[in-house]
Order: sequence, then C-alpha cells, then structure tokens
Amino acid sequence: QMRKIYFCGSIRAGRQDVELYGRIIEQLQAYGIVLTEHVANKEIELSEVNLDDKFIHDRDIEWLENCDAVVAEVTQPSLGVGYEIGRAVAMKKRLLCLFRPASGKKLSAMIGGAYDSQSFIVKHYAELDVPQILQEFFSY
Ligand code: 6K6
Repeated sequence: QMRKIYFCGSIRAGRQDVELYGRIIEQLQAYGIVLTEHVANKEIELSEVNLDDKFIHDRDIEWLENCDAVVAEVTQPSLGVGYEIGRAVAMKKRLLCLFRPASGKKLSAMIGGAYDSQSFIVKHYAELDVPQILQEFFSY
C-alpha cells in the first residue's frame, strides 16, 4: 500500500512559487502518491472557472482525511493552506511545513509555534535542503 501525501501550496493567495511546488511534488513522488498534484498546475486558475468552491473544498477535505502525511510549502502565506494545516492537525495527521527565510517574509507564529518535533515539523530551508528534509521526514 503506497503512502498518500497531501501537498499544500498557495493558489489564489499568489502563484509566485508554483515552479518550486512542482519540483517539491516531483521529489515527494518518490515517497508516495501525491493527491494534490494540481497545486503545481500553472493552468489551475483557468480550469478553476468550472469548479465551484464547495466542490473544491469538500473534495480537498476528503483527500486530507485519506492521506497519511501532509507537506505544506508555507512561504507564500495562504488562507487555504493555513486552513488545511489546521484541519490536518485536528485530524492528527503528520505534518511537514516548509518555509524559506531567504524570501524575507516572517512565518506566522501559529505555524512556527505549532512545532512539536514529532507530528508537526517545521523546517526553515533552502531548496537544496529538500532531499535531505524529505528523507528524514519519511524515515518513520
Ligand atoms: C482547478 C483544477 C482542479 O481544481 C481546481 C480549482 N482550485 C483548487 N483545486 C484544488 N485545491 C485547491 C483549489 N483552490 C485551493 N485549493 C487548496 O487550497 C489547495 O489544496 C491548496 O493547498 C490551498 C490553496 O489555497 P488558496 O487560499 O491559496 O487558494
């Protein structure tokens, strides 16, 4: 049984990191099935026109319920990503939050402060650290 991974990244909150999301998802695919590959789809804003918000929300929550681990790129702040993280914590999922300090942004205390060294992991990282961080996170 393949591990199911739910990847979170900003969509309506801004797409400046979309190519990075794609490169992270590619690496995640070595560890399991990524349920949310569309987060790295550059045309998502166009295809979104046909899907209503209720459908998107309900389908994403169902995927979240079904996943074994959540990986969130949190550098570009997004209400949707923050909401998914909160729901995932309530579902007792294992979480990895990835934040790039080189962006000049400051991570929310509600994410940084949720770190518990076991099920809620927060990594301040640069892209070249991703292989090592994923290997460590998925070595449970
Ligand atoms: C187009 C094609 C397929 O789906 C679409 C429409 N949009 C979304 N589809 C799937 N997940 C979405 C969509 N919009 C937001 N999300 C979820 O919220 C993703 O899982 C992201 O991690 C997160 C982004 O939230 P915002 O607030 O930045 O949009």
